[in-house]
Amino acid sequence: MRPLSEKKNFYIFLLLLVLLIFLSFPLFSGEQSTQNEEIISFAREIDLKSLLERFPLDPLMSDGQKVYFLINKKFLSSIKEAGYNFAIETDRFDLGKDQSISKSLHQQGGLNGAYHSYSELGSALKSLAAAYPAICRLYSLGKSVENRNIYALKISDNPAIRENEPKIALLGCHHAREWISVEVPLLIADYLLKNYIIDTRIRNIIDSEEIWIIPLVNPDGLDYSIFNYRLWRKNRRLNSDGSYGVDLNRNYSFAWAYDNLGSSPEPSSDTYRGPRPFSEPETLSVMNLLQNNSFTAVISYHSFSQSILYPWGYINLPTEKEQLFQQLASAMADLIYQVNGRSYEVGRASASLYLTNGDFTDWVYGFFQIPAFTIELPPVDLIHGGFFNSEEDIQSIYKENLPAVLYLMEWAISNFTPQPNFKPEIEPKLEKITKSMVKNKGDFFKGKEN
Ligand code: 0X9
Ligand code: CA
Ligand code: ZN
Repeated sequence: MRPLSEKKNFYIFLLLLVLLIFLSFPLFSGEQSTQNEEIISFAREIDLKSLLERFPLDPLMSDGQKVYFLINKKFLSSIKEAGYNFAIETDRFDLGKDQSISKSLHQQGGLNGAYHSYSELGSALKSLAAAYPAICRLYSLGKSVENRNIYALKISDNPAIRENEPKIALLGCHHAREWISVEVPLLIADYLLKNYIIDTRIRNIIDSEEIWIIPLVNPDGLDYSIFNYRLWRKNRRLNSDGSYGVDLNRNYSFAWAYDNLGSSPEPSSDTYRGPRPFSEPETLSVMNLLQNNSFTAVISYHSFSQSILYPWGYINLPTEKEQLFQQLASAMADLIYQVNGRSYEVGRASASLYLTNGDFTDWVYGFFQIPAFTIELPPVDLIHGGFFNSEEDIQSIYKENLPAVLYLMEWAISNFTPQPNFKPEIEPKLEKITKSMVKNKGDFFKGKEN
């Protein structure tokens, strides 16, 4: 018989082993997905229009022979009963399992290749803030559901002071799977900062304007899309019915829940609007920034479809400023076209895409009456890759968008009327982030800052 102490040690060892396995499991395998959705494919020849009219299919992409959609499982039987042939492809798209797919998406250096995860974006922004302290400052607008920062890089002369200057905000990644929409505003920030000294046009913009860059409104969703499920769209709220996610671009308060076409009351839906306006900390953080500063124009980057959209989105009617918005959007589309010859369609959001209620741009226009654009970045359609842009495309997409955003920045400067009785003050109520706030490796998946 073994001595008691040895036996005790053995049990402690066993306990520790079990604990270790238990604790490390989510780190290595990712949270097991509890998806209500399947990815299904149809033959390319299918009558897409009638299919989309009948079922709430969420288009993803297309390859040589097939078109792919995301669909709630509960509709599968009715699609079959309606006589449509489809194949379930969900397993093929689990990037965590099938490395061949990630290879075919030109990915290198980990699952997200040249794209930025939350922590990679944090490092990039902290480096920029440390390299250009005289003309930018990094803030956190608030925390996500899973406690990640909503980063905001403010670029301006005297960046610590709120001055009587026009302000423009560029937002990216309301939707997790739209990775390119993080890169474009980040690269724009990088360009502005690098060229301040050498380019008088850029210096003039930075000296006379406050530019707020929020590349990642949905940090939890983005990391979930990278590490667990590539096609995730919403944030990572645990809903009352056990499903996950609120569509952040349906959670703003203007015309929220106006109808069930432009957003869904169903928590499991990909366009779930949330239990009430601004129920999500991510949209609330954005709201606070816009309410505490008076902005002159905003752009919210999404993908895909190559379009520049302006309100209204909740109803197919013009706003009072439709003419101005149409002019600005057309001017931007022309500038974009000149770079790589890619056409971005211009139009009222509700007319050129589909109805949405509770979206960011309707809220911005509805409350502040300023130009608010949704720019849907490439590709143009599913056949050209849907939500997947290869890493090699990041630069060209950013470059074609640069002249357009500079144009809007200069428009904001020339259309600015200084506020009377304005008192410059230290940028209030926001948490300043510095490079010394380095995360340790173990927190990588949890999104904690330090
Ligand atoms: O549905 C959305 O939120 C946006 N499209 S996406 O494919 N990126 O999800 C479009 C928002 C544009 N605004 C309106 N149509 N109101
Ligand atoms: Ca300034
Ligand atoms: Zn989007």
